[in-house]
Amino acid sequence: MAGCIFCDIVDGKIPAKLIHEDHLAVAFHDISPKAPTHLLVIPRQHLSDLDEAKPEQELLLGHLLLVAKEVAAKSELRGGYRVVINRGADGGQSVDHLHVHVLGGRPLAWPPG
Ligand code: DGP
Repeated sequence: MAGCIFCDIVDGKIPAKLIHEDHLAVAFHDISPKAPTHLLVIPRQHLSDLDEAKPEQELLLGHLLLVAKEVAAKSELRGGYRVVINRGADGGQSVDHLHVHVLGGRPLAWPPG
């Protein structure tokens, strides 16, 4: 999708510190980390947000969670971690390409602000 920062990362046009790549997904370090470890897992395919996902993309959505688990393990987040999808303005979404946050490395407060 033209003008999408995360599509540009998928295409290698914008550099990112990658931690995982496969045929469906890419994971990389967040440019503005909110925890000692803050990773983003995104589908290669452009989906603006979770609401755009269709029933036939069930396997893709499951894959994103499995990648989230893998990159958390790779990052040795033994104390635990949090997986978050922000959707829309009230959800705090700022980039319109579906992404799964993986946060860890410190105790995370609940509920979020
Ligand atoms: P959200 O607010 O849920 O839409 O999260 C978007 C995240 O994307 C935010 O934590 C900052 C991160 N981000 C934005 N632009 C870039 C970028 O160019 N590179 C990387 N690595 N992360 C980015």
